[in-house]
Amino acid sequence: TAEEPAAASMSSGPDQVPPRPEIFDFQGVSMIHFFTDNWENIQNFQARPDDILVATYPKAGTTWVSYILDLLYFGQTERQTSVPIFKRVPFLEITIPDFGSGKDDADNLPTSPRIIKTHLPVQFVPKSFWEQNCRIIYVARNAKDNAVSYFHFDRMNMMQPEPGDWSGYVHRFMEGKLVFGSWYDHVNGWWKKKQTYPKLHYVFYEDLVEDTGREIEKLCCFLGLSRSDEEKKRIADGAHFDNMKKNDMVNYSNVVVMDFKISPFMRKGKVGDWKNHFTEAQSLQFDEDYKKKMTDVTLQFRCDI
Ligand code: PPS
Repeated sequence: TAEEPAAASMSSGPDQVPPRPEIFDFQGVSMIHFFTDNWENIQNFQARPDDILVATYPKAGTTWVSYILDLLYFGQTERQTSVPIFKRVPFLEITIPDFGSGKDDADNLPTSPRIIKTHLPVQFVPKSFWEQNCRIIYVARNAKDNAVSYFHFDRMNMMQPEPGDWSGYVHRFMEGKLVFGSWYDHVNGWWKKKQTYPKLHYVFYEDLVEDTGREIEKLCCFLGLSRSDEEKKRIADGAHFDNMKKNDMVNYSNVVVMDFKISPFMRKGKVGDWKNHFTEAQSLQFDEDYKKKMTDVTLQFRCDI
């Protein structure tokens, strides 16, 4: 029905899977039509002051942080076993022809606060989020692991452009020719925003892997939440990779456009898997290029922990 959320409806049958989209330049950022078709409505999205926006470059830990936030606010209620995460935390800019849009799903969210996901670079965020002074959590992941994760995602997700082989993919990553554009511009753009917008909490995927409990503590602090140690530990356990991988409400297993035989959504969940993908030459070339693009020394990523 029209009310059904975009991604949930996609579990209705393989004949519903549209052809893979082509990438194009959209206001200086590489995009696909699924994320630009509803542009005016997205830009006019009406945020509420208590909305929480989870912003990331794709594959940086969006689902992990979305799930942690959902547990922090709404706990282990019945919806945890009946409502998939992409319905609890709508993906603002997605629109799938005939199936609806993330923007409508966000409008119709019954929860308070509403937790909303976006992959938009900072300059594309609907202005009402800034006007309403919403809390925003940005999650960033080191470039090499991010590229590897995105590569496998593009292989298995038929709504993403064809990734081609790994060596071509790394070059397109460096050129910013993947959906949602340049990783370098994305992480830098949001990092810069933090200097002028205090209600932005910048989280690193590597920190989450290193000590999830500590990062949950920081999230609580940022959000003004107080939760018992027991509760926080329960949340960290529930959101552990092994548990999320088994949990059909957060592992995307019921989305038909994703072919888990090619690669699962919850793939490895590690820091440093890039070493299994980059050749030494690719790694050297990547590092050289990285130095040129990442000139702000205050933004440091860890490719190892
Ligand atoms: S998406 O499609 O952009 O929303 O994907 P996103 O959720 O941002 O990123 C998916 C990657 O995050 C990993 N992941 C986790 N890692 C560690 N612990 C937990 N709990 C966890 N949950 C998700 C997921 O496995 C993807 O990374 P890779 O490296 O591909 O495994």
